[in-house]
Amino acid sequence: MKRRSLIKGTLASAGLACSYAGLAATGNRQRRNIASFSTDEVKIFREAVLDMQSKSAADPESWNYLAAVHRYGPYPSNAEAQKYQHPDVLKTIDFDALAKVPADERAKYWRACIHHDHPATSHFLSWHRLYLWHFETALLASTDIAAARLGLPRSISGVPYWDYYASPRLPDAFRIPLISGRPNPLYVPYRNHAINAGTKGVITADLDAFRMGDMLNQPIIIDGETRRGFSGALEKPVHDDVHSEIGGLMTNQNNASWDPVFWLHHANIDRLWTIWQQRTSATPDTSITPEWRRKTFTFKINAAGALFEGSAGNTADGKSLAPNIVTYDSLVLPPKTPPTPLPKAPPVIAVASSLSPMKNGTNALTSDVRKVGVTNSGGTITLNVPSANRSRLGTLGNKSTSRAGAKDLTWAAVVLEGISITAQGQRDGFVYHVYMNLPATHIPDADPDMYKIGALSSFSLSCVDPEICTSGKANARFVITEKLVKIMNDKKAPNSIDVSLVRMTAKGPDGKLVPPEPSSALLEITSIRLEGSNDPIM
Ligand SMILES: [Cu+2]
Repeated sequence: MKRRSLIKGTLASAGLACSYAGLAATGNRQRRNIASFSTDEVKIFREAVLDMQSKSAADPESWNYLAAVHRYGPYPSNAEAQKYQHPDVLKTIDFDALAKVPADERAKYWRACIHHDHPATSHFLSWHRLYLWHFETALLASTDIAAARLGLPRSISGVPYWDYYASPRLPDAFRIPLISGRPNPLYVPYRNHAINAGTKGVITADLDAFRMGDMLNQPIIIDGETRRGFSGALEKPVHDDVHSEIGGLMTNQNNASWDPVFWLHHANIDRLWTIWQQRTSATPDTSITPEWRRKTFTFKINAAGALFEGSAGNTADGKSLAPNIVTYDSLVLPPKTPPTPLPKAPPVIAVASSLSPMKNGTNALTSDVRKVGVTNSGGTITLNVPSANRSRLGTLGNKSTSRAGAKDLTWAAVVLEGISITAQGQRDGFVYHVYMNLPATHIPDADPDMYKIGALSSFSLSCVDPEICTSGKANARFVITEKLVKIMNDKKAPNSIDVSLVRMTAKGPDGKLVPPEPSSALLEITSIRLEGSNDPIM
C-alpha cells in the first residue's frame, strides 16, 4: 500500500493514511442542510457536480468513478446493459466508458458498498461514512474550482445533507430540469414523477426507534452471528425507504450513486448516526467488537495511485471522522412522528388452494400461489392451511421438551419467492408494509405492530448481481412464529392466513397524506407460501 503522506491531527492520529492535495481536503469540514444554501452556494454546488461529471471515468475524482465505487452493473458495454436495464438508465450511465477502466482496478476498488445482505455484516454505516468522506474530498476540490470560476467566495466546506424529516419534499434544486436553457446536473428525469414534481414527499420511518434502548437492541449479523446493535433500524426502514420512494436510479443499488441526491441522503444518514453516537457515548454499542473495529476499507484517491485507507474503528465513536473533523450544522433529533394508523386489509388478489407434500425439516405448509402482480392498491393473499398441516402448525411454541417431538415445528415464516420489479416499479419505486391477518374493517387506535410482519422496498429487492440473477428476481422471508403462537393461544391453529401488502402513503407539500395513484403492477411475485420447520435455527 502506498502511503505518501499523512494528514496531521486527529485524522492521522486515528490511524487514517491518506494523501490529499488542496486546502479543502485538510481543513475542517462542515456539512450543512441544503435548505440553508444561498442561491450562489447552490450554483457552486451545481457547477462542481458538472465539473466532476465531465471528467473521464478513469479518473478517480470523476463522478462516474466515484459512483462505481459504490456499485454498478458490471456490463461490458451499453448494448449488453440494455438487455437488463431500463433505457432511461443508459441516458445517465455510460457502460462503454466504465468498461474502459482496467479490469483489475474495477475489481479492486469498485462495487464495494455494504448493504444488509451483500454481504451480511454490519459495516453499512462505517463503510458509507468512509466513502462519503472520500467522495467529499473530490467534491470540495471541485467546489473550490467552481467558486473561483464563478468569482464567488469558497463557502462550501462539506457535502450538503437533506433532512427529509423536516422537509419531505425533494429539494427544489434537484427538481428543476433546465437552468438558463441548459440541463440541470442535479435533475434526473428518471425518478418517481410525483417526487420530481414535488406533489409528494418521501415517506420516512418512525424514528421513535431512536429511543436508545430500542436502538441498541436491533438485531444485526456480524460474521454470521446475530448481535444486538445500532445499524439495523437505521438502514432498512429509514435508508432503504428513502431510496425506494425516490425511484429510478435511486431505487436500484447498482445505479443509485449516479443520482446526485444520493450524496445528500447519505450525508443525512451519517448525521443521524452521529446524533445517536453522541447521545449514547455512555452506553457503548455492544455490536462494536475488536474484529469489527479492525475491518479496513481502501479507496483510490487520484490518478497517481494514492490511496485512502480507513478502518471501521475510525468511525466507531463518532469522534474520529465526526465530529472532530466533520461537523454538522445541526445535530437535532427528528421529532417523534405520529404512529402510522392501522390500514385496512386490501382486497384479496390470490388464494392458495392445493396441498404440498410434508417432509421432515423445512416444509411448505401451504401450496404456492403462482404469479401475483401487485399494484399501488396493494392486495391480500390468502394461504389456506390444509387440515393435515394444521395439527403440525399447532406444535409451534411447544415449550415442554417431554412433549416436543421430532416433528414439532420450531418456526414458521411467510415466504415470497421470485419477486421481480416491473418497469413501472423501477421508475416509481415503492415501499409496501406486509401484514398478517389485517382486519378488513378499520379499527381506530389499534397497534399496527400487532399485524405487521415486515416490509418490501424496491431498494432492498433490487437485484445487484446480473451474473447470478439475470432474471432480476429476489426473495423475502418474514418469520411469524410469535404471532402464530399468540393466535393459537387464543384458539386453534388457523384454517388460513391472510398476507396483505399495503402501499405506504406519503405526505404532500401541505402536509396532508397523498393516496397512491392508480398504477399497473409495480412488482410480481412468483410464489407465496407458509413454511414451517423443526430446524432449531431459522
Ligand atoms: Cu444508500
